[in-house]
Amino acid sequence: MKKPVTTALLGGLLASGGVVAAATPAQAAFDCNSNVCLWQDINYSGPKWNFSPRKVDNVGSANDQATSLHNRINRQTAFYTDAHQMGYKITLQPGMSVNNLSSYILPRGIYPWWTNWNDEISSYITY
Ligand SMILES: [Ca+2]
Repeated sequence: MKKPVTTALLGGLLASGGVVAAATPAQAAFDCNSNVCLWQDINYSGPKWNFSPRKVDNVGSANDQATSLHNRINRQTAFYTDAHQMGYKITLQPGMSVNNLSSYILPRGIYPWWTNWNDEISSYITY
């Protein structure tokens, strides 16, 4: 009885060490050098769009494409479903990132019809 417990504990420690070691390349892949970065896919992958302005009325080719994002600027940033900061809004705190916008409910249309923020962002403003 004692031996399996010890083995399980060691296995847990080794697994924990493996997770820490694996976090380094994952963080290196998180590449956002602008104020705001949008990615087409989850977990900051796929095509990426970089934005420097504090206000963008239309994210252009990224329109209705973003699935993950990072607010790198040291200000709150509000993202909108429509151009020119119109429609629904979701606000990210400074430095906050979202690895999958599908997790955020968008209360659009007639209740109880709910959608989510995946492929919805069209504009943003920092403040
Ligand atoms: Ca949109």
